[in-house]
Amino acid sequence: MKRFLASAILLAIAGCAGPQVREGAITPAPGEKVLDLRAGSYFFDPARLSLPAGESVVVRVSTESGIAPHSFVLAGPDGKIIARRELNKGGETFLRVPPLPAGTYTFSCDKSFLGKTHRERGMRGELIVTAPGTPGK
Ligand SMILES: [Cu+2]
Repeated sequence: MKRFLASAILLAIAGCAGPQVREGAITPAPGEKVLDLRAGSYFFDPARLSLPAGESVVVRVSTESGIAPHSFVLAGPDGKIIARRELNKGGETFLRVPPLPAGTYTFSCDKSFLGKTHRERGMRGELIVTAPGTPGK
């Protein structure tokens, strides 16, 4: 039983580590593009970000202090989750986004409050990844 539990825990840990996004302290490399985003109850500002395809970028989320915990979840055009981070209240959270193919991605907060998700309350936005040679925005 103990052995079963240990392997179940190991599996759970392995399952959490996404192959594309490195967890832990992230600092933008020199010259690396940084996208700034503000988060709070219940918004992301700006609600639309754009980024050239195939470029790694660091998203810096400044979160307002408050009671409600928030998260940043990035999903692909197919709805598959690419990255997820808990946001630091009253502070900054850095998240590295791997180079992405062109498309419309969505970001949102997956927390909920009184039976409604923060996403439904307005904590969502779009990340437009533009193909090379396509004018952004
Ligand atoms: Cu939230």
